[in-house]
Amino acid sequence: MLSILKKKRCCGQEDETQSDLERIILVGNPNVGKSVIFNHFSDSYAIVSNYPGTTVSISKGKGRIGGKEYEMIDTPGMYSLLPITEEERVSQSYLFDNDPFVYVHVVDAKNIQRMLPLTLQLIEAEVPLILVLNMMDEATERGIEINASRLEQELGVLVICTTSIKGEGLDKLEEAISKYSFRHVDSKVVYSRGIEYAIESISSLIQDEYGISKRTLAQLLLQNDKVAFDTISQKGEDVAAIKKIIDGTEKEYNNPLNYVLTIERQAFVNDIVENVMTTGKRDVTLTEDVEKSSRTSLRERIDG
Ligand SMILES: Nc1nc2c(ncn2[C@@H]2O[C@H](COP(=O)(O)OP(=O)(O)O)[C@@H](O)[C@H]2O)c(=O)[nH]1
Ligand SMILES: [Mg+2]
Repeated sequence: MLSILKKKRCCGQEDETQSDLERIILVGNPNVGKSVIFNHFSDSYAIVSNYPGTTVSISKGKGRIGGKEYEMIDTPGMYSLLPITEEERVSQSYLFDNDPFVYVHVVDAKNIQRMLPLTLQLIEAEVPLILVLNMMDEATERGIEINASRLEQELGVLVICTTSIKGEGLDKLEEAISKYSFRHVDSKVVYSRGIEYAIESISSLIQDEYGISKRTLAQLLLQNDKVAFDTISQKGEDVAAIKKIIDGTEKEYNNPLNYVLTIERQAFVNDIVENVMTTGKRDVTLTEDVEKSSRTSLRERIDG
């Protein structure tokens, strides 16, 4: 159902009124179809406002799913849980501060190799999660086939295939959300010994509870994320002891820990992708090359 009554409150700050409804939060890279999915489900009203202290806009609306009303939130694009841009920082803060019913991670089915690292990070964060492989039309056009049930087994989270602009698969997403209940999923990534040791040591020092797992928080600290440090400082954690572990780990590795974590995580993604994806018979690059060369030879013939 497309939204008909969009109330746009732009240029203002985030509306602070808290809704009592359970929240569904859409996350993922930019340009994967999050807003198309948001517009499909949020039907009664939607507001666009700036996240406090930023120029980043967030859309919120109410959506009826499986007969129940939820608050839907469309976050700005993010590539990783470790933020670089202001948009990513806002998306990260949603993860820190929220306890939603479910996160819907939307990815571009043509590019799962690039998108699954965030899925693995969300799994490590131990948040409630459904994965949506959107843009299935374009993936199919390129001869990409994804074994969604195998991917579901590999990840331990629900996987729904959609072509959101045509409304395809959104009924399945609606059903998945309405039947969703949180179940703990073990991390799919095991990092090298020094990193795992650091994650374990930092996690055991963290006393308080956060919106994300201690394992994820430890990784953000290892990568010197400012918000993660501010958050644990405010809660009175033993920052000095944590910094000591980080210093020691940094000395063990030749590369920045952010780089090490990214590379090691990608290796797990590559293995998963190899097991679930085939690029089929129709080789796009080849087809494009053939088309290009035939156009060139036609041009040559015309030009004489
Ligand atoms: N071919 C195709 N295009 C899509 C699909 N879903 C979204 N799009 C298009 O992808 C672009 C980005 O969509 P949008 O919802 O704005 O992405 P967002 O940045 O993740 O919110 C838009 O031009 C959409 O029309 C899909 O399933 N198939
Ligand atoms: Mg959007």
